[in-house]
Amino acid sequence: MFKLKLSVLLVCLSIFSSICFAQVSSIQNIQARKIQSLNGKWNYIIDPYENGYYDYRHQPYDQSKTATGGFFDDKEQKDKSELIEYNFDGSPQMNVPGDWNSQSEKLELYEGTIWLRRKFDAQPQKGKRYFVYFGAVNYEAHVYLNGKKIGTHKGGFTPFQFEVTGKLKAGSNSIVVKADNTRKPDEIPTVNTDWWNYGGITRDVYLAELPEHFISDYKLQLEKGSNNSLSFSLKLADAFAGQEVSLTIPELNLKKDYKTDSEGKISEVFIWNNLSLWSPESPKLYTVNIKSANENIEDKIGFRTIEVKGDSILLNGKSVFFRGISMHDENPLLQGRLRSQGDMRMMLQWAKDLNCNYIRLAHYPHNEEMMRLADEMGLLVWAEVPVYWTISWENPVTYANAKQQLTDLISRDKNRASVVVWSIGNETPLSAPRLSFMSNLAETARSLDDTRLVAAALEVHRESNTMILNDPLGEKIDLVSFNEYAGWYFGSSPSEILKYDFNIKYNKPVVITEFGGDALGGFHADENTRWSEEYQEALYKNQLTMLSKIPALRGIIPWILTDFRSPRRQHPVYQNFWNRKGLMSETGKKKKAYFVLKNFYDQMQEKYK
Ligand code: GCB
Repeated sequence: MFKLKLSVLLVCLSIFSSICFAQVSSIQNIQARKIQSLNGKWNYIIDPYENGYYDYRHQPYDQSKTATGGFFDDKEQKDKSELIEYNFDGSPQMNVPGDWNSQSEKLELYEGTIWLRRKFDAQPQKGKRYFVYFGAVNYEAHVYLNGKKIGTHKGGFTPFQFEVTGKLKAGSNSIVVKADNTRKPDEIPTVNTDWWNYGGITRDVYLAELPEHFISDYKLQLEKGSNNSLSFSLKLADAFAGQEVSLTIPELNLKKDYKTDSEGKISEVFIWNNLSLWSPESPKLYTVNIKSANENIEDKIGFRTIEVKGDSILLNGKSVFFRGISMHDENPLLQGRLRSQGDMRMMLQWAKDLNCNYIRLAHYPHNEEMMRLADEMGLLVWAEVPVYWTISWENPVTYANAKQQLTDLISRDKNRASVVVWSIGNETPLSAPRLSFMSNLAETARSLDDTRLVAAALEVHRESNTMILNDPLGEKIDLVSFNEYAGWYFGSSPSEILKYDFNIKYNKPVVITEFGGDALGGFHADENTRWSEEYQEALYKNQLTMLSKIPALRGIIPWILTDFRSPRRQHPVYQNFWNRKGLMSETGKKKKAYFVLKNFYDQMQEKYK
């Protein structure tokens, strides 16, 4: 591991323009800070040749002292003879947050660079610090303020920020983002996925004004395995000692006063009895205030425990069955990424209507707001990083990237009671380098947060009619969690599913992280006809019968709540770039299999009361 770290450092140092994965994690609870929204209409320029980034010798403009022409300059012609071959003001606009693919027909399949620009007014105050914060940009972002580069970031689903103190102008400012969603083999995810590679500034953008020694991060959660031992930690942005900070939970009459240590930190574990614990049935959240001389941050935090004992999953000490469903960060009605809180509520309400108590937010970090809504609406969450299928297991830079994305996810969502599982990846193929990569990720997750479960969606292999789970990664994670597609990718009819049984090596709770099959909403035929609702319905019925053969079954998360867009899905009649495994169609219409699952979940709810 040490060797790996050292080589990452060397790789970062040796490549001038590369992006080193040692960024500071994003500001905790940005919504509760003094923020100015930079959402709205941004002008954009499509730049397939990266003409606004490289000069004609293919040298980046932003690394040249003399060459001009970079689009980030956001120049306007001042003199009639001046040659400028771009113009943001005359270019079209798109909504931010929002992927570009769903906002213009021309961009539906576009992969590459787009420049986005927004102007905004600011009045920077002395003694304050300023940050530009992005909820997510897919995939690589180069960000410029008033023509100067303020930073770069890789990773399409996690937040990041750049400090702009001293760089903001009083009055009008121009922020330019070069967003590039080109798929590359060594990235996370890699070139091959079964989802749409939506590009752009897909989540909120803010300008945050913060005091000098601001609170950059905090955590308040129950200690592992305890229902009354609260662990509170906090960090200032710098090593400022003696800062007074108070923690209050008015409803509990809880008030604690602290002073930061020489590292600008606070950390305490204390007993507090009579907490009402959070659960899907009773999603209790407390208003928490964290105050310093210059800040008052309000959060809503729930407290609960989650652990594995033998083959049971215990939520607040009581055995639970995960009545799950998977979803992508996609609104099928928009045919694009979720943009608003309304979109998110709709998706989560659909999961609630199905009587789920659990959601798998596949296959990458979803919006922070999703986790907050899951907290509020009472849904347990499986949160994941896009370590998906074939990754460059032996490339230390790729590993550093995966680790950073996992770190950022955990850092962002560690105060959310809903989140109970950190998933380190999906369907990764067995090999020694992969085992070491994944084991290190599992270790990272545990070292950052020992209060939640660590898992991955594994694969089974088959010997005649037995599905065998013996992936050595199973040793390192808390659940026997795996995908299986009996009746769809193997077997040629739903009835064949019934012949399978299982050979599972580990004595841990079993959670089926995927099963399913495609059905085109509204297409009806007999149950042996592929793509029909009847086929999918029979597949679900027989899957549920087959899965009941697993004594340690503690949850299922069928694939998937709604149809979703995927370039891999090309059948001209049934798919047309839609993966049709949704229990609901792209218009939100429930397919027949929906009712099979709903019925099963109603029964499981009774059983686990
Ligand atoms: C899987 C993947 C998921 C796909 C699904 C499918 O195993 O994990 O991302 O979309 O199968 O539909 O094939």
